[in-house]
Amino acid sequence: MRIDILTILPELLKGPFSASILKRAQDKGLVEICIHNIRDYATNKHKNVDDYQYGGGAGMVMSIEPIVNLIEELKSQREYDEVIFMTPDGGLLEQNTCNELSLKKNIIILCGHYKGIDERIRENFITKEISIGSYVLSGGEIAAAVLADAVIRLLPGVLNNETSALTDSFQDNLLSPPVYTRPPEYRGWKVPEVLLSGNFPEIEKWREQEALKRTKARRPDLLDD
Ligand code: 6GU
Repeated sequence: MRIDILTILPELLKGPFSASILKRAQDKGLVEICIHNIRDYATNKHKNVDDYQYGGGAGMVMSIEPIVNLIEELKSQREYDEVIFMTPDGGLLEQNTCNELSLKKNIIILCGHYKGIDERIRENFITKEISIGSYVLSGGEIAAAVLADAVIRLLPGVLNNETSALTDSFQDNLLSPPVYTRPPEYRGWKVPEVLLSGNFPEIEKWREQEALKRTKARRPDLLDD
């Protein structure tokens, strides 16, 4: 899989992809992440990437030209399955979208800023608009990193057996059950007996019950559909 991220703040995106699982996935050749600076595609002499909005009003708007120049250069090199715009007014990101995106070959992620992007970019180039929650971030970069992380960890070979995505919260619309490690007793706080019993059918039953209990208490909305 190849992910091209289009941003005016490339330095903000370097960190998340240079450590741990996301770094290893790239080192193993399972994903290629290419970060592009939209400013490199500005054609005016001040390299502006934004401008005042028509009709007046506070806040700048990301200009159409540099973004289209960049998208068209990428599209001339390979086919893209999606051109995603990260924006607080996009559809809420859920696990099933991540699952679907993990099956794609090439995707572009455009990070929004200021008041937004010229609507003509959305109308003519964007295939999917994604928000990561009902709150406003300073820009789409951190949201793009969230999306890329959630997708990349699903690619075959990225996780080992022990961290397998199949047992993640949300994959079966349930939160994960509680987990414990040594010692079996700490300050009088005990690990549930069943986990120490070695009775695997009982342990499995306990985990299912706890997952359901936790989901009912914290995210009853997950059980609705
Ligand atoms: Cl994708 N962008 C911004 N700026 N804010 C957000 C968001 C995205 N998702 C939630 N809040």
